[in-house]
Amino acid sequence: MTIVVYEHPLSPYAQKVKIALDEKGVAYETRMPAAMGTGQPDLEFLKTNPRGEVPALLDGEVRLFDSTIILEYIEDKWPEPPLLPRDPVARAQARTIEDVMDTSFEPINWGLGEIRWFKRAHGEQARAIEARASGQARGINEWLTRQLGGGKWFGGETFGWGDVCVVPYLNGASGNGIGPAPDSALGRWLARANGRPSVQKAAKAAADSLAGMTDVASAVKSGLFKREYRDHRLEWMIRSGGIDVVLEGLKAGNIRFSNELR
Ligand SMILES: N[C@@H](CCC(=O)N[C@@H](CS)C(=O)NCC(=O)O)C(=O)O
Repeated sequence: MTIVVYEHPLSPYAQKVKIALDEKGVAYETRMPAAMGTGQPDLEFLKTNPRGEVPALLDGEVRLFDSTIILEYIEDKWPEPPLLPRDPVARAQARTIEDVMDTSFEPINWGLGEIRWFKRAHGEQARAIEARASGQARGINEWLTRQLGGGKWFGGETFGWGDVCVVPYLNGASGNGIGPAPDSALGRWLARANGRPSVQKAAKAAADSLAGMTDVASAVKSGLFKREYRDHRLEWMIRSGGIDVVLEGLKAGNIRFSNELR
């Protein structure tokens, strides 16, 4: 039975899912929802995720959404090799790392994208928002360094859940110029993680996708893209100095909130 991952190569949430499947040697096919990012419903895709977000997983009749839920399903259905450690405390720590990355780190990379790719702010304001982003990333990198301690991987001796959940974000951060210093403990961990074929595959797909991205700012202006300012992303933009970015985008109709489920 074919397993389908609805995804976008640049989505760190989708990368988590693809890396986990590849680590476990589970074959899957990827599919990109039609008109991704435009807010236009792809009705087939919405059957799998009514929120209209990637990743979503189709496994026969099973339809799942949200990267955390999908990761749990993958671990339950294909337990070998395990990504979650056995020890209850270590499991809790791995899940905490995932939550911090998904909710606190992701908006930083995403917000920089809003400024640099989608040109939501300019001049002084753009520089101030970028400075906030790099300070926030530094803070989380320090927190991550403490979680790593002297370990090889976040869960200890073997590559696991924490590593899967950190690497897409730190690769994104490095691309944004706010990654860890290469000669730091976290920078060395990142190089190790990028040595894994599962990570290389996801990172290459992301780089290829980025290389094909041209003039997305005018696509936003023309109303083609309608960016989703959901939960942590909305908070991030407001907290980091972009409340008028939100108000202008809402007025121009190129910002939207998450789907209401029906
Ligand atoms: N909590 C969700 C978040 C997923 C998410 O926000 N995905 C973004 C891409 S990174 C998305 O599909 N946004 C919809 C859009 O841009 O149209 C998860 O963990 O899977």
